Amino acid sequence: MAGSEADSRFYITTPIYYVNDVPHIGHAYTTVAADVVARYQRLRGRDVYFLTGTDEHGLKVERSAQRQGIAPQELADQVVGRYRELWERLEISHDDFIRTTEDRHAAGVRKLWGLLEQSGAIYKGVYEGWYNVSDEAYVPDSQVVDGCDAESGQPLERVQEESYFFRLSEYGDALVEHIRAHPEFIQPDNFRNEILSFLDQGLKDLSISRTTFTWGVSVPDDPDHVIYVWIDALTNYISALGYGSENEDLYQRFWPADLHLIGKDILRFHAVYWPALLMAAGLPLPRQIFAHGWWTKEGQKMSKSKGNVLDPFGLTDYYGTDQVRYFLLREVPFGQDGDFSDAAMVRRANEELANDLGNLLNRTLSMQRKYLGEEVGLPAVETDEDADLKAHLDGLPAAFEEHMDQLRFHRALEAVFEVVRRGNLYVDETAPWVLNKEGNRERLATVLANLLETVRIVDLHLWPVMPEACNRMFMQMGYSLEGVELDRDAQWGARPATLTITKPKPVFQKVQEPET
Ligand code: ME8
Repeated sequence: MAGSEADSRFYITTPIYYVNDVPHIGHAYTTVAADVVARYQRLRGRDVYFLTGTDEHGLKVERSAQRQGIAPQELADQVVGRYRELWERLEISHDDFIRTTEDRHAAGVRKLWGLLEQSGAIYKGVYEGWYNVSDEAYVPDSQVVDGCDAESGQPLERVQEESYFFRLSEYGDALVEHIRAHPEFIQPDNFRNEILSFLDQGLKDLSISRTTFTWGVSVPDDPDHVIYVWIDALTNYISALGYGSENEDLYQRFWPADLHLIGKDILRFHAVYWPALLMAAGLPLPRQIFAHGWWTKEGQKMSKSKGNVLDPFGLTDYYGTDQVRYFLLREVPFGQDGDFSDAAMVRRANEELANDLGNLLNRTLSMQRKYLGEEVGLPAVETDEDADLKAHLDGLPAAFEEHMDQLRFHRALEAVFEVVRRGNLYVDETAPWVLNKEGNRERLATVLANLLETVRIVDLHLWPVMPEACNRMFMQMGYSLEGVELDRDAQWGARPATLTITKPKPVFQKVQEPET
C-alpha cells in the first residue's frame, strides 16, 4: 500500500554505549551515520524515529566505578552528560535517548523476560565457564589460552554460579532460515556469511543471569539474580518505544525497526541473540542489521595505552563538525575498516569542501551580486552546456537515492561532487565575466540562475551529511528548507520563481594539519 503509514515510518537505532569511559570517535561514527540516514529519510518525507542511548549496567561499568571510588549510578550520570554534549556538538537529531537505568527500560526488560519464561524458553541451571568483562561476553573453553581470550588477548574470569539459561540452541535452524530468506537482514554480505558460518557450528544455550554482582535489572520474582547485561541492553530497542509500559503506541507504530546500525564487534549479539530472543517471545524481528568497520589512526589500532585515541571533541574543535561528519562518511565505504589521518582529513576539507563546493557557491553569489543584483530568476536551458548541466542534475536524485538506500554513503557523496565539478566546469565554459563585458545581461541571468540551481540541488543532497553548513548555504541563497521534500524539490526549477541572495561568506574555512 503505497503511502500508507506503515510505508512511511522508519525506525533507526544506534548501539547504546557503555558509560565506563568517555565517548571516542568510534561512538561518534555510528551515531553520525545513523543521523545522516535519519535526516535523509525525514527529507524524503518519512515518519522517522531515531534512537540512541547509553548502556549503564553490568560488571564493566560497576568495576570502572569501583576503580574511581564512586557509585555506578554516579559514574553513569557523569558520562551520560559527555554523550549528550557530544551529540549536540555533532548535530545529532535523535528523537529519544534511552538510559538503561531508567524505570521505563526496566519495565520493558521484565516484560520480555516474562514472555520468555511463559514460552518455556528459560530454565535454571549452573553456569561454569569463562567470562570476558571488557566485552561482557561468555567465552567458550575452545577460545581460551592461559586464562585469556585467544582472539583479543583480554584476560578472562572463571565463573561458576547458579544461572538462568535461554534455550538459544533451539533457534539455530530458524535463524539460518530467516537469514537465507532475507538477504538484507544482515549486511554487508561478508558479515552475513560470517554469521551463517557461526550458526553452522551449532549454538549452545546462553547464560542470562548472574548472582555475584548486583548492578543491573533483577530477575522478576528472583531478586538474587541480575539479568545478563546484553539481554538488558538489547531490549532498549523496544523499551524506548514504551514496550512494557502503559502506553505502547510508539512500539505499535515503529516496531520492527528498519535498521539497527552497529559496529562489527557486536554483530553476534545483534544478529544471533537478539533475533532468537524475539522469536522466542513471539515478537517481530528487525528488518536490517548493518555492521560497519573499525577506524584506525594513522594505520595504528587506537588504544588508551598508546595514547592515540581520537577524541571527537578535539577533532571537531579543530576541523569543524560538518567537515568531520563529511570525512567520516566520504573517506571509507561503510561496512569496511578505515583509517583516519590528518593528511586525508585536510585534503577532503580543503579540496572538496572549501575549493570545489565553497568556491562554486562563492563565485555564483559574488558574480550574481556584482553583475545583476540580488534577485535570481528561474533556471533555463538555452545551450548545449545548459542541457548537459541539467542532465547531470536530473540524474543526481536517482543515483543518490540508490546509494543511500544501500548505505553506500561514499558513493552517494561522490555522485554529488561529480555534479559540483560539472558546475565548476560550467562556470569556465560560460565565462560569465565575458558575458558581463559584452553586456549580454539576458544570457548572464540564465547562466547565473543555472549555477544557483546547481548549488541548491547539491545542497539539498548534502544537507543530511552537513546540516549546519548546508543551512548557511541555503541562507545565503535566500532559500528555505521549510517543508521541503527531496523527491519533489530536488528537481530542476522546483523552487520559488525568485530567490533573493545575500552577500556570500565562506562556509568552509581552509584547514592545516595540526603541528605535532
Ligand atoms: O558494545 N571504530 O558499547 P560500546 C568504529 N554497550 N566504531 C567503533 C570503534 C572503532 N574503533 N570502537 C567502538 C557496546 N566503536 C554495548 C552495545 S547495544 C544493545 C549495546 C563503536 O560503548 C561501534 O559502533 O563498547 C561499536 O559497536 C560501539 O562503538 C560499541 O560501543
